[in-house]
Amino acid sequence: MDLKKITAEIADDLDFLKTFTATPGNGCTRMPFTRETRDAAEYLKKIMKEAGLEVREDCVGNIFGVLPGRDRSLPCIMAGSHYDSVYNGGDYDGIAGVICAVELARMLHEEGKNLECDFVVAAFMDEEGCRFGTGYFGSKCMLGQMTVEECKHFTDKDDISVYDSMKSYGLVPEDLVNAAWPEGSIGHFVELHIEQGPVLDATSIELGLVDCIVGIQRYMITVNGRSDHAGTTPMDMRQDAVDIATKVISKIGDMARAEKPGTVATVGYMKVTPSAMNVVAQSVDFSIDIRSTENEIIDKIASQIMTELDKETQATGATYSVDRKLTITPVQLSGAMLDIMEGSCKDLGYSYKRMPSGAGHDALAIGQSIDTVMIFVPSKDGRSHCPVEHTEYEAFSKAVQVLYELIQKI
Ligand code: HGY
Ligand code: MN
Ligand code: MN
Ligand code: MN
Repeated sequence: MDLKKITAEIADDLDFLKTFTATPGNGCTRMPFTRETRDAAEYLKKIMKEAGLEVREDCVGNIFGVLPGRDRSLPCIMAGSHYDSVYNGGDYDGIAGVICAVELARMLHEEGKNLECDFVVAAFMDEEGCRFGTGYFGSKCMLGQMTVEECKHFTDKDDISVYDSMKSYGLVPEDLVNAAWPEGSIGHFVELHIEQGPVLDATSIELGLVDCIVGIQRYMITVNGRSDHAGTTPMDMRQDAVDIATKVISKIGDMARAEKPGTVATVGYMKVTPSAMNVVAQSVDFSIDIRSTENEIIDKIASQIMTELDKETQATGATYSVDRKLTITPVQLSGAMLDIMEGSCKDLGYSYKRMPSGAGHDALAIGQSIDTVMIFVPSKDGRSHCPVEHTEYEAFSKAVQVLYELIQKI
């Protein structure tokens, strides 16, 4: 196997895809249903065709490339990841897994190999949920777990719904039911992804064999206070939405720290209205993202937060509302596929470590019902979801080698 060639092909594709960003020079910003995803989609379709795949873009923006198997009636093996990003994110999150899946197809095609079943390369739309505060949109559509109503409900910070953004992208949201694959048509899903954390880089381990992925609950909270004059309103007469929200937010970190390692809770988005220095805040919107390998812990933290919101709002007569954006349970990944990958790492002489994933992935949604596994490559200094995100291209080729054996041994 010509590792240099594989590395060069992966590098060329990722270097080109880096240009499809709304924030050149300041990370990758490739929001769903935008110019940037359109350009990336056209590039992905081009290289999939060149790799000899049957290519199609489905009715929600997912891209699939199929290398026919010897028996097309069998459940397929699917490999891929997402091609959207967060705001000012890195150049490898998601898209590297798509490109490595294309590379696997190239290798099979160039060796004239066809698997017993179809081999499908998948590029999912809107895994991040960054624009609409959701998550796993494309893969959930493929699983038949998304509704047009939800598309109308979820909106971005300009109040544009998923529904309207799909229409302006040239899609017909009502068609999304047709994005669902038939029950049982996908036999295995394999996702290569950057670790996005510090473990592999800090221990100089080459590959991560992911055995479980945390569950996630995401909420958007709105604290409804009352705007008042900042100078004349006595402190005991206020319904100050910022005062209330920050009292609750200041406790969330300790709620997570009190639980088992790997439990995290984050407030990443906050908006104050009317956001003026001399006006007591009318309202505050803030996001909550809670994760753990144990669902009971996630439920416990969510309930602790609501209790604090009850307490702080009742004390002042203010109110709050909760928009539950995402609920997805932790998933255990395929022991059989992990064992195969472990054998390959030993044969190939790559250091490896079985480990959980603190990041969600399309594998989190797909692994709820389909035999799924992930392989990680190191993230430099553990940084991700930021412009400095970096992984050496050679790391991808090592993981591709392991996956190349896996997809032929499953
Ligand atoms: O948020 C996540 O964990 C992933 O990057 N979508
Ligand atoms: Mn991400
Ligand atoms: Mn990702
Ligand atoms: Mn480098």
